[in-house]
Amino acid sequence: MINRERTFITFQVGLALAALLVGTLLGPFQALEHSKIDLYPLLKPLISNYYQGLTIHGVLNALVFTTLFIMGFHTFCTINGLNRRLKWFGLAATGLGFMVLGFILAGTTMFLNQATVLYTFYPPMKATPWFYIGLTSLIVGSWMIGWSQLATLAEWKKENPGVKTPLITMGCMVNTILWQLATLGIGIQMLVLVIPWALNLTPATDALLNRVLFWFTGHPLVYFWLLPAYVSWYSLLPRQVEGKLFSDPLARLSFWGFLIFSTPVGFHHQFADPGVPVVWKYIHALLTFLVVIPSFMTAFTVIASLERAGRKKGGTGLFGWISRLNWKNPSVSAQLLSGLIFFFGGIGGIINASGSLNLVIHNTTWVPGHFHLTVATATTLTFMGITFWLVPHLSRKNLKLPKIALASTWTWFIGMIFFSLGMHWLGLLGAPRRVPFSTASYDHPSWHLPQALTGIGGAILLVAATLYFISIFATILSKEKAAAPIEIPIAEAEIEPSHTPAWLDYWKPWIILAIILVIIGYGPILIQMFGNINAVSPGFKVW
Ligand code: HAS
Repeated sequence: MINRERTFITFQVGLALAALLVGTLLGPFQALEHSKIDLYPLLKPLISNYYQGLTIHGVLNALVFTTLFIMGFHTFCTINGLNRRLKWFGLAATGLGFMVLGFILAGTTMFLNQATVLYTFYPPMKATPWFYIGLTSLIVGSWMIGWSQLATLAEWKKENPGVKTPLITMGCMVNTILWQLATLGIGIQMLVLVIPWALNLTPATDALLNRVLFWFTGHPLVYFWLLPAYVSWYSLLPRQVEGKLFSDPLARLSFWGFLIFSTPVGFHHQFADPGVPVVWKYIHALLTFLVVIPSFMTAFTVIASLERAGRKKGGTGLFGWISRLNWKNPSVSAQLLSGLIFFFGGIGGIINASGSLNLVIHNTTWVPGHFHLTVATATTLTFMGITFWLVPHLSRKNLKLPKIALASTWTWFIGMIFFSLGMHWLGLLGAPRRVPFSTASYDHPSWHLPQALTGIGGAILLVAATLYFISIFATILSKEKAAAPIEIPIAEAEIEPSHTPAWLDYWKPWIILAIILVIIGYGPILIQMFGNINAVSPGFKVW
């Protein structure tokens, strides 16, 4: 890899890990708070209350870490998959500048306690305009980097007519397109509604319209987090377990499935919102069930790839192949454990999507329980697994303390089981999300056991994060260079991609279909809402 691109990617991954470091270390404070142990006073004057801590935790982990890491990983997979330099590098570098600015603005305003509005920043809670400008800058920067990746792909396609896009690049670029489409919602929200209102250019805002535009982006956002993990499970993991990808066509079809179905589903976050006509809730619920299908296809294809690899290495019986899967490699164990956890997170998602069941769990601790299995494990633990070869590859040093790295994957897995079990259970008992349980107002004797599990989970996760960063820092700070270049474990498919049907590499029809579905899923309701705009909410500072 050329030094210019290496530095560019290293910078993004490094910043992403810095955000994760701060964001994730605040997690145990939340978890312990949920078991009524309030350690926030220890963090004064840096962080003055539970809500400020929760905002920093959510924004740094869910918005900053993910977006920076994904942009770096996408760039890596684009240039290495296509084996060429990044086109429009100046644009990408400017984009990175915007992202850094966004990170600084959002981070500073949160630490100054001027933006304690949580990661969903629902108006009429009102933060300083610099917070919103920071988040907008982060997104605009990611668009620019995305355009540069897409230009690289377009140039490659022009020079290689009829050749299938390498899967590793295809998956990432579908995700880049998904991101460009999905962020139109939040882009309009920020530029038309929130920033003018935060700057006091408009006296009041429409709270419901804000929520609708937020969730326009908010749900495809979760697939934007998930798809790089799927890219790794499809394109890298099979090689890491000494096998091959079971089906190249199924992998491609599932990426296209995500592109077309993941955006027009946002109302499943608003089943309980008055003001959204019920017919739209039904349409989005139906589409939500369709977006589950590519995940089931992924479960089938990835597990088939793993099973064949395990059997080739002598695994017998129904499950005997599982023990043959290079569990000692921390990158492999991180991804396998992520997949196992995601199975349960995904089933929880299907429960959430069912209108009547949603009413039982909405706004309870069940929901953070769900998203710690999905984004905080399927995504984050997979990204951690990727860094176990990517950081060595970028730094040209071998992974240091691999046993510590391995231990971090297992402790993350175990910690998350305790934490999420506690949170799901508490939610079923009616405990609300986003409240400080250490205050007397939120208490019930039946909550105490699941609260204890949540706290224990948080403590184990603190150990996991510490072990992870020890191994990563030991690698970065090591003075020893690797004897040979560290390989990128790109997997081959069992049947050559040249046999994959050509329509699975036609980009335009899929993109057009995705746009049409977004127009159907959101067009009429947005026209109606913008036509009857109800800007009556002044801003409130509730902290
Ligand atoms: Fe979700 C709320 C529905 C997936 C994240 N979700 C959230 C929130 C977040 C989030 C952050 O319908 C909270 C937002 C907030 O703050 O209010 N979610 C779903 C559905 C899916 C789903 C149907 N969610 C995700 C993913 C996320 C994520 C992925 C992040 C990455 N979610 C909802 C709904 C709500 C919601 C409602 C609103 C709740 C409310 O009322 O507030 C599906 O896409 C899930 C499909 C997945 C599967 C699993 C397939 C299994 C696989 C594993 C294979 C195993 C392997 C391992 C490879 C069906 C692929 C093998 C290993 C061996 C050792 C053999």
